[in-house]
Amino acid sequence: MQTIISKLVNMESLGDERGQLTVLEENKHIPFEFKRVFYIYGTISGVRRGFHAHYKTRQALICVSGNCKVHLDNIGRTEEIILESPNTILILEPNDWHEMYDFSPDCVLLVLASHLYDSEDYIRDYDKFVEVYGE
Ligand code: T46
Repeated sequence: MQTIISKLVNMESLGDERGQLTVLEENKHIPFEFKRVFYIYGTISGVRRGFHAHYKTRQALICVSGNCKVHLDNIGRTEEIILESPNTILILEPNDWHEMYDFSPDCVLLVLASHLYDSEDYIRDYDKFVEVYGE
């Protein structure tokens, strides 16, 4: 059986007669402090994004609208995740090689990141990823 490598957190929706609300607090629902927020939207059909791991950045991915899929790779162990609820959080550790794909036209993928943007924190070469994180 394949080892599960993803960390999915299911959040409670604080709904009432007016609609829904979901809250994310650092070090509580999100297991780190976040310094940066970005969101991916308007992704063209058939486009695949990501193709990298990180040296230090931890991230939380939430599909706040629509849906998309995430391919995870921990060197030899792979997993496909479907994000389709604003109450599901996917925690990515630095050593999670990830690719996002099959974005629905209305997909808004919200990302909370533990560090400010630094292009040097990216491992975009798969062989380098194996060299850094392999056994
Ligand atoms: C990740 C996945 C989930 C910035 O200038 N600042 C930023 O904070 C970010 C995130 C991006 N950029 C620039 C760098 C590129 O010129 O925006 C452009 C698109 O970024 P990128 O090609 O890295 O996008 P994705 O979708 O491949 O990856 C992004 C994040 O970069 C990455 O950390 O894990 O989303």
